[in-house]
Amino acid sequence: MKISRRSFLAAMAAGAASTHATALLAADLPESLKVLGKRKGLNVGNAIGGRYFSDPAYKALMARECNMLVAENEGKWQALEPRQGQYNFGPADAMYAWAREQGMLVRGHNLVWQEAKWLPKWVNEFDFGAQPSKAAEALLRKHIVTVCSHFGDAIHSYDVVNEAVDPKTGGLRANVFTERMGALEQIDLSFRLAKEHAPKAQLVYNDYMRGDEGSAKHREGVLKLLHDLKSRGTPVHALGLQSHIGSWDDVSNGSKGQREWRKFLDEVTGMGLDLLITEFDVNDRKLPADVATRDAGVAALAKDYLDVTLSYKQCKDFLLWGMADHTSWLQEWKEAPRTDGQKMRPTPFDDQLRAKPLRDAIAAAIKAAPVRS
Ligand code: 9MR
Repeated sequence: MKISRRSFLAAMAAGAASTHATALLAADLPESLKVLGKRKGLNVGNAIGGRYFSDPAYKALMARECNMLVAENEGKWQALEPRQGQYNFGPADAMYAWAREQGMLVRGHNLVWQEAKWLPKWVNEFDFGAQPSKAAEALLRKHIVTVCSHFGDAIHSYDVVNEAVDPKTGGLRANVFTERMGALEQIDLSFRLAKEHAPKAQLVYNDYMRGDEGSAKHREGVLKLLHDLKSRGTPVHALGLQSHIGSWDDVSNGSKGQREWRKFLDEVTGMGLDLLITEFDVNDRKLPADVATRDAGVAALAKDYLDVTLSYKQCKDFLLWGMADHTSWLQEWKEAPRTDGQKMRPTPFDDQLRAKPLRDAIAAAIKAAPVRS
């Protein structure tokens, strides 16, 4: 077969690029995060978005580093049933099938996202008729039963309810279900339905409270919710700590923040609940533009946070919310941008998939963590 000069050069370039990438990975990363995690009884995962599911290099990096997958958006109600009765399971199915091929566990995110704006439009506009509480319960039931039945045992762990607590007040958020059924009743029913229709899955309440002063009401509200659920006998197994850490609010209350965080985790684990880090990234918006300084700052924030959080043996899963900077939702999150217009650097790999100091910090924190049983 005759090869044209052009395709020969293209093949050489591709080969060089992949050799280069492999060399960087092999040289910089003697052991993958999942291997380090395995030694400690800790799963390591990543949220992959549809856009990056077609990127072989990114997927190869994820397969190398992770033994757990969560779909960034494809498992949400808005994605699974964008119009009433019109299901779109394909994208999530494809991701979960790939995870299975790679020997990864799968987290389902999420069955019900409490904030109204993240429910499907048709749900918010639904006509609940003359018996609204019954109709609301029936709609919720149909959704959870359909989704759990569809995915079956493919899902190892579900975020059953996501972000139910209003961080400003600590009270429970309102939506079309809570208004008709009562908030605690709706959350409780969601867990019971998940238990019935995904009996083997770990059932998680997932939220984004942090240790800082600005999160005090959020932490209180989450604790109250968990206590209320436990006292009702709701089948909730774990709290998902989203862990979007970094320069959101006040980063200067370091040791006080850590104390508050420990107090919070002590109380949660005291209820017999497990912990998961479900959506880890580090917002660098208040760190200097200089890349080396910024990357070092991000790594330091991560190490402080992970040293505390992974010291809890009840925390058996660590998931990133994007592994490489260009894939991060923070690049497009207009509510809290960097004011200098620089791209964020919130994840362990840069947009060329090269390991950053944050990756070292994560590896060091896993190495320092105690072995889970
Ligand atoms: O990263 C997700 C982004 O692509 C979506 O537009 C957004 C709305 O569906 O959700 C983002 O993921 C969120 C997660 O589902 C729940 N916790 C907060 C995450 C970041 O906003």
